[in-house]
Amino acid sequence: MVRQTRREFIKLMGLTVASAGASSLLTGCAGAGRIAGARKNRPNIIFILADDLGYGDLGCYGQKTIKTPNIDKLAEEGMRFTDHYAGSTVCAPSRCCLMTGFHTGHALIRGNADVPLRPSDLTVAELLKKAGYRTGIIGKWGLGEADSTGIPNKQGFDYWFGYLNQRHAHNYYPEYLWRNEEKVELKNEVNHVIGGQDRTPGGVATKRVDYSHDLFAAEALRFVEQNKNGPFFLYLALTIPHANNEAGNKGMEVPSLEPYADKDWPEPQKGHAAMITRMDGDVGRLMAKLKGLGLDDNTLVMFTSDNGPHKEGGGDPEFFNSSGPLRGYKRALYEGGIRVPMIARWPGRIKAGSVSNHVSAFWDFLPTCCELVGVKAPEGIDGISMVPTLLGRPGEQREHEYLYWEFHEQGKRQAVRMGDWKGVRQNVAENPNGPIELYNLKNDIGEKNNVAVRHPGIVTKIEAYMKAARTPSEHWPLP
Ligand SMILES: [Ca+2]
Repeated sequence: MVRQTRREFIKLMGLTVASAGASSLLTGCAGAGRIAGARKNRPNIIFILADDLGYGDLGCYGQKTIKTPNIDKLAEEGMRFTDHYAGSTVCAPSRCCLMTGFHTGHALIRGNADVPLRPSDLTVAELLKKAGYRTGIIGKWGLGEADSTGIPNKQGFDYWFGYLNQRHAHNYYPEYLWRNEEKVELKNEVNHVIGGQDRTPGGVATKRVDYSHDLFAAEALRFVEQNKNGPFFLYLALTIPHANNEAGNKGMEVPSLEPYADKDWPEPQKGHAAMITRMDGDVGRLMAKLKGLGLDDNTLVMFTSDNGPHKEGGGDPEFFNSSGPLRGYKRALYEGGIRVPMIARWPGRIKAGSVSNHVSAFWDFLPTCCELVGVKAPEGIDGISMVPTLLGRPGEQREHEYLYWEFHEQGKRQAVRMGDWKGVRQNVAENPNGPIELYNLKNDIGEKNNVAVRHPGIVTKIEAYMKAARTPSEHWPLP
C-alpha cells in the first residue's frame, strides 16, 4: 500500500485540482479562476458531531422520550443511515479516523492518549483548505495539545475555538477555551482537586457562568455568517451528551433541566435528556441561519456521534434505551459502542426522507469530501466515498469488503463487520488468537446469539481480516 507524505500529496493535488474540471461536474471550470468558477457548484459542508450520543437517543432512530424535533427534521429532509459506524468506541481514535480516512488498524491514534497528529498526517481539513474552502472547527479536538504538531491550526483549520484536551472537555464550565493559539479566559471558576487531578485540565466548576456548549452554538452561527460567501467547511464537534467524569454522579452538567425538570427521573437522566434537547435546539437555530442567509440549498449538513452512549457521570444508557436495539455502549465493540446515528441533508441533491443501509464509517468522510469538491483522495486510505449513495446512485456505490476496529482498553478488543456478519474478539492482550464471537446482524442486530460454531468458514475469514487489517503501532501494540 502506498502512503504519500503530506508534502507529496499536496503537490500532486495542486495538479489534480487544476485538471479536475473536465472530469468532475462538481468542480466546474479549471485553471486560475477555478475556485471562483467552481464555488457555485460545490457545497458548504457542515459536519456536526455529538459526543457519546447513542444509536437510540434520537426520535428519528426510535427514541420515545427525549425530544429531538430539529434533528428529526434533518432526517425528514435528508437521508438517514441505518448502518453507519464511528471510527472507534471512544473519542480520540474515532476523531482521528474521521479526520484522516483510516480505520483504527492503520490510524496513528488508536486510543485515548496524548499522541498528537504529525505534520505528515493529512486531514480532510487540509484537503478542503487546499481546494479553496475556508475551514473551521468549533468544539472538541482531542488530536493534539497546545504547542504540539497536532493542533487544528497546524492540521488544516483556518479557525479553531474549543477544547484541545479531552479531559479539559469533560468540564462544561472550564476556566478557559482556545481560540486558535490563544487562551480565552472564561468567567467560570474551577476546583481541580475535586477530580483528584490537581492542576490538570478538567475538574468541576465552583462558579458556573459560561456553558461551553452554548458558546460553541453561538460561534457556529458566527462562523457561518462570516463565511456566507463560501465555500466553507465547519466541523462542529459538540461535547453533548458526554459526562463530566470528574463530577461523580453529577456529571450530566447542563444549565437547565428543561423541558424535563418536573419529570420523576433521577437527576442525571434529566440532565442527559435536557442536554440532547438543548443541542437539538441549537441544530435548529443553525439550520434557520442557513435558510436566512440563503445557503440552505448549497450546504451539505451531516450529523452523527463519535461513539455509543456512556455510563459515566451518573448516566445510564438503559434508562432511555440509548443504544436502541443494539448491544452494549461506549467501550464495547458490540454494535452499541460503534454503530451511530448518521443523517445527511442537502436539499435538491439528497432525496428527502430517504433511508440507506449502506455499510459505512467515519473513515469514509474524507474521500466523500474529496469527491464532492473534485479532488483526488489520497492513495492508501481505508475510506470509500459515499457520494453515490448520497446523490441517489446506489448502483455506483463501492462497498467495503469489511470494516475493522481495534480497542486498547479493558483487555483489548478487535471487531470486523463483513456483510451481515459481525465478528468480535475479546481479551486480545491475554489471548491474541482467542475465540471469535460471530453474529448475523441481519436477524440478530442485538448480537445475542453467537453462531461461531455453526460457521467456521466465516470465522476463519474474519480472523484473517483481523490479522491483515492492521499495521503495527508503537503507541498501541497488539501481541
Ligand atoms: Ca465520545
